[in-house]
Amino acid sequence: MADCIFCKIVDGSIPSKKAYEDDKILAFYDLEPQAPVHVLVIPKQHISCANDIDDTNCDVVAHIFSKIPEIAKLLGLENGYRIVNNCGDDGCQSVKHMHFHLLGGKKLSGQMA
Ligand code: DGP
Repeated sequence: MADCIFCKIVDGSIPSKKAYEDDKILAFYDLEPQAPVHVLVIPKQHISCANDIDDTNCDVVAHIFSKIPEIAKLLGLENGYRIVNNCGDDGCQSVKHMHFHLLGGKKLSGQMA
């Protein structure tokens, strides 16, 4: 989608440090890490937010979650991690291309909101 930063990361016109890629999804390091390891896992197809998941695109969401254990292992997150999805204004979603934050590399805060 034009003017979507993450679509531009997918097509390579904005550079990123990749952690994992296949034909459907991309994982890349967050520009503003909030943990020692902070990677964003995104579908290559543009889905604006979790509210736009439906029967036509939920396969890619399942694919993301099927690959997260492999990505976490690649990142050395054997001791655990947190997956975060921010959706919409109240969720403080700043980039309107659905993404899952994969955070770890230390004992994370018990607070989630
Ligand atoms: P959220 O607030 O959930 O929409 O998180 C968006 C995240 O995206 C935020 O942690 C910073 C990250 N981010 C924004 N622009 C870029 C970029 O151009 N490259 C990378 N690697 N990360 C970005």
